[in-house]
Amino acid sequence: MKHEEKKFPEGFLWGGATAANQLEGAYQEGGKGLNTPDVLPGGKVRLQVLKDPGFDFELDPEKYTYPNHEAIDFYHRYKEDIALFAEMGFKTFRMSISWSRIFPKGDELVPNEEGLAFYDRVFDELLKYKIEPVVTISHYELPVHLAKEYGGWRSRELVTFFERYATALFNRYKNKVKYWMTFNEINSSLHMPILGLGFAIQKEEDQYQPTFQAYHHQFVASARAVQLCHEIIPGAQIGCMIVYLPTYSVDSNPENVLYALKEEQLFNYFCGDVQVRGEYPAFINRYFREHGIKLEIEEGDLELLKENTVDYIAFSYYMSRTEKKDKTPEEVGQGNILGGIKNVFLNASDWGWEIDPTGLQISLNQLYDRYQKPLFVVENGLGAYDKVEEDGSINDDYRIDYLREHIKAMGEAIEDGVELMGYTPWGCIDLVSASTGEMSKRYGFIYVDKQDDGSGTLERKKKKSFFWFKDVIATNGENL
Ligand code: BGP
Repeated sequence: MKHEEKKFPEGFLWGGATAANQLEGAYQEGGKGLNTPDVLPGGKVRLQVLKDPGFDFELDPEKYTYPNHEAIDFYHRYKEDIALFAEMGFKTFRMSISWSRIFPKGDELVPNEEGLAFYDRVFDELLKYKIEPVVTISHYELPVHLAKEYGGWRSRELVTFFERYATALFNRYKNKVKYWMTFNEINSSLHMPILGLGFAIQKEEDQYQPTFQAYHHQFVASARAVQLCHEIIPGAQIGCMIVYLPTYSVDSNPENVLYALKEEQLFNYFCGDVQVRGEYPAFINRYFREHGIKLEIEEGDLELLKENTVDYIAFSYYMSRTEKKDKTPEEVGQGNILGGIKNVFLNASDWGWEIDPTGLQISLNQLYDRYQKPLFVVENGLGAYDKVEEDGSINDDYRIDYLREHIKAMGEAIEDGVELMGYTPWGCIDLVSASTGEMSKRYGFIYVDKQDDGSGTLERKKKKSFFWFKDVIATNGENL
């Protein structure tokens, strides 16, 4: 039998990914209200603040800097940036809409026209170059007012506000946007609810009842968005979005294997199962029992979930996770930011994220085996320190190596039979890091002259990887 070549399918969506709060800036322009990332300090305190039980969503400019306020000023420079994406040959661009540009406080009845008009301009610019927008409805943000007055997603009322927001988007952009996804990395709130659920864990118990009740509200909101999207935009596709870390047992001790499996069920599959299969998976019932969780489920919720499952599974892939049952405190978090232990077979980035391209092939196989739905890698990449040489060049061979190996892994998975829609590496243009609030953790093909202390001209420069990725796209993944 002739060996089939590993080919990326025709129409494969090559592009790049971003999020409103990490690149737009203009945090008080165009009628925009405060969004939760607007009140998150930058720099070394960011991670600390994300876990701070007393965090109260107040601005304190005396004490902190706020890098998301200006970010990379995409709000004013989107034309220049989109022209660069077009030059690279992007087929698609993943972006998010800032909820508080559309509903500044979140609980109004009427959307903010200036906010809607801004995204019209962005979509028109993308479509001018035949770049398909892929839109995340909520990427690690919600209007601060909803966090402060309603306690974020703890409140069932957010379902109504989110529905109103999603409806406004579908109605307005129905002729411009065909690909949507609901909540970015929805499962990440199991570790850090501030970003996605809009509240801090005050006490240890909060990670159980309030967190899972908030999740229930998000699942209902997401299913309503799926329903509305299908009604308002026939032919559109709407996905869920999860952060996926294939979870390995440190060895073949069955106790460790079982532990890794349980971690994987909870972290990788719980949210996906609800959104893709339309029901709470069996394993979560035991978890609920053991942690005293009793969900308040309204009449009709479970039918809504069942009838409105997503069309595709979008996920981010940065690293794998290695686990063992009895970890010493020193071992925890050695391999990644989610508490895994060090994997002796892998090297890590400067931020300790273990680099594992094979893990991407494993992830794609696992997700496809489980769900048999199209997959979309909507984030992947290497956060690294870049150096601008005297002649202005930026030789980011380390980034090219990382991406090349991950693209090869996707090719292998396609040969394994996985249905893959596209690939949008994260932070295709340098932007503010979500976890560190710094600019120096760069992912882009395009360098932005903006430094951690806020200085810089915001000038854009093409890195070596820009030209490499352009060729990858032009040859549909042949030239790596
Ligand atoms: C994902 C988020 C992004 C992004 C990326 C890289 O978790 O969806 O918003 O920032 O990770 O993470 P970081 O910026 O912390 O390096």
